[in-house]
Amino acid sequence: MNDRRKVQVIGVPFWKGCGRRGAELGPKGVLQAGLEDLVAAAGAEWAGSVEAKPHVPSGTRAEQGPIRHLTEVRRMASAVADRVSRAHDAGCFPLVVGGDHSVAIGSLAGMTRRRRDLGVVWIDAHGDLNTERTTPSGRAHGIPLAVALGQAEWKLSALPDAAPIRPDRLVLVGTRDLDPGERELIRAEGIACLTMRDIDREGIEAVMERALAIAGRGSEGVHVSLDMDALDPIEAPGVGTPVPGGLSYREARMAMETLAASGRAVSMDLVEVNPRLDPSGRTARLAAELAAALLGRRLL
Ligand code: 6HN
Ligand code: MN
Ligand code: MN
Ligand code: MN
Repeated sequence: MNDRRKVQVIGVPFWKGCGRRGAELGPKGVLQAGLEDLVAAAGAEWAGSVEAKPHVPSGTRAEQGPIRHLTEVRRMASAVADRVSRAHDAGCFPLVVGGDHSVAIGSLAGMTRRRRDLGVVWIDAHGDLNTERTTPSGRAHGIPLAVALGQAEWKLSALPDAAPIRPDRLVLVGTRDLDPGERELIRAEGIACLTMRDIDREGIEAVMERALAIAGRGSEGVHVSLDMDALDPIEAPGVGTPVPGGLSYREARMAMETLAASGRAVSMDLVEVNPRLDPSGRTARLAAELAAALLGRRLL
């Protein structure tokens, strides 16, 4: 990251991957919470904010199939991928602000176009490793990593020039809610999963160092995907699928600071902020602070 301190924000006002309205207000919420000032205060340069909106012809009907709104999710992912690879080409750090977590399919497609051996640190209460076969909800925000790994029927490589993520360069952090099919995939592929239990036992700094060692090993930079439901719902109530027992405010900050100090992060998602579920605005504010901490320098 240290070579890429110009930050291009890519807002993705999209909720159809989670089935609950409000996530489309995330980009506006995070920007209004002061993202630009926080990023500047952290010492990074603001290259502006653009929106990636899927072009959906009017009259498009929701199709049948295991994943709802799949046509729109695909269009969104393609729009995000283009924005992300363009930001990368302009020498910027792409910061993708969702929207639900299906937006990460676009980020990963856009980044792997340019960095074939991207490592991924996925900070989330969930695994997001369901496939069309295992999904309990039919929601696209539960499948992005299966798509990225090439384990779902919809493959990342269906997007122009995108390459699959290698399972040995993917790390899940903060996990505490996995579905049966996700557990199976984690075991079968040997995916590193650093759960809340690991964080309780080892501390967040040691866990992040382990995550970096795995995602950063021989990789061309690390993509950080931060689902705000990784945090405890007491800290971040404005998310669609809250799970108790998450990261504290300090743990989340320390996680970002450890990533920042490594200099390995090259792109980030900030997702699942639903301002409708948090009239106080604290979830959006915290999201903005955490992004700035990832982009930032030390306090002293
Ligand atoms: N997220 N595992 C559940 C599902 O529906 O597949 C929940 C997914 C939540 C996804 O929070 O990004
Ligand atoms: Mn997620
Ligand atoms: Mn989640
Ligand atoms: Mn679940």
